[in-house]
Amino acid sequence: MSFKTVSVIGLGYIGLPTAAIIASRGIDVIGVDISQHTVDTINQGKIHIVEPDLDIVVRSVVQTGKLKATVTPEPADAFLIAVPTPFKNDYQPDLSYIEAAAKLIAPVLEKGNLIVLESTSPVGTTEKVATWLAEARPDMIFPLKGSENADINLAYCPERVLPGYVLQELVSNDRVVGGLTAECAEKAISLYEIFVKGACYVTNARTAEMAKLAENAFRDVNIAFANELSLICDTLQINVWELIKLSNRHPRVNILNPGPGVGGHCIAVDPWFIISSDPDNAKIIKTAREVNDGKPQYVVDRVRKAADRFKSPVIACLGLSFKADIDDLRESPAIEIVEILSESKVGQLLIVEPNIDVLPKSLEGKVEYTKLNNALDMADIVLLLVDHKQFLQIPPEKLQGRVIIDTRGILS
Ligand code: SAJ
Repeated sequence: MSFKTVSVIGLGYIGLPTAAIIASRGIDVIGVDISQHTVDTINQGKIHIVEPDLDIVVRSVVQTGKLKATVTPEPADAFLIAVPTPFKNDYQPDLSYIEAAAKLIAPVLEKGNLIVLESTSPVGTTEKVATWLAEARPDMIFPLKGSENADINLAYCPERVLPGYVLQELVSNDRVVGGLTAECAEKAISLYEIFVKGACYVTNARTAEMAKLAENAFRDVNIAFANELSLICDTLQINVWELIKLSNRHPRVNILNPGPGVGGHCIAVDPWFIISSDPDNAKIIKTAREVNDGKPQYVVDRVRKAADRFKSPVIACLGLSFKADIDDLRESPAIEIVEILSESKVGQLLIVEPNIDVLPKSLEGKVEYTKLNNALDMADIVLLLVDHKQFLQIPPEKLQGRVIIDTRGILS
């Protein structure tokens, strides 16, 4: 199958880089987003998210006319859906964005089109997309129940890129492509072959959906193991970082790093899609979620205990983002910890976050935003929350006489 025009639905952290990369391969890309602000920003050759080098690629493909953004879908040879899939209050997946995207493109679909869902989704979602589309377009045949000879090809191909390395990983990572039929998968592969240098593996849509969830749940479970070890080591008065370094000298052991909790919009969310699909069997996966979600409160309790030793404690909180050297604050355990500390009025909180210019709204007026040196000079307690590169270089003398609570194991 050849592609003259590709439409990407959802121009966020995944959709925009994907649209830009495909456009950079000489294909006309129509980016569709419900936000007029996002569309206007992109059409000016600018970006609304932070990701290294993305601004350069977007500027170039907008200038050459290969990428244009719009709020109204247009006909295309292929449609790639990259919209969010959050969970609701009860941890059940919220598929409303995917359903809305399917209904948005339904009117412009033409015979022979390919649709690929990239959003992280519970097993069975691609089949649901086919059902929604079939309802919206009764004049067309969709690959429901594996029926061959459909008018539209539908596949699932999860994104697997690491924030901060998106442009490299979009090209170099292997992809898992699951079709509702073998023909659907084959057509989807021909789309990915345009820009992916990694291998593309063919499977069915349900397996591809589960592969993505399994990858992130695997990481979550492994981080939970490290976090649980950190609690046990505190009880037994063992340095967990030294312990992990030594255990990892075993040829078949690779323990991950404990931290203040697991953040971001993927690993802290996706395992719930497995749990909601099979709650009776997803026992380790659920426990891992609970262990990781419990870590922020554990850190708070440690800070409160340390603060009890001071009359009016000053606490330097180093880092707010969900992991090192990015500006992304979504689901950040560091924010959760600072919020709880500020609500419980533990002491004066000085916040250092080199990757942002303004404090998030939830902390405005409650904490003081300052520079690293100032925070270290004033602090009784230094609470290290994120292993940003700026904090790796803190000289030991700057920490002398302070109580150190290092959730990432980087301070000497
Ligand atoms: N973390 C630890 N200890 C570790 C590793 C991570 O506490 O040893 C914490 C981080 O600080 C962070 C959270 O876990 O708060 C998640 O960070 P991450 O770097 O593990 O992952 P993400 O969320 O940035 O990206 C993940 C990746 N998935 C896997 O590595 C299996 C990425 O490839 C996916 O594309 C992405 O989720 C996604 O979009 O699903």
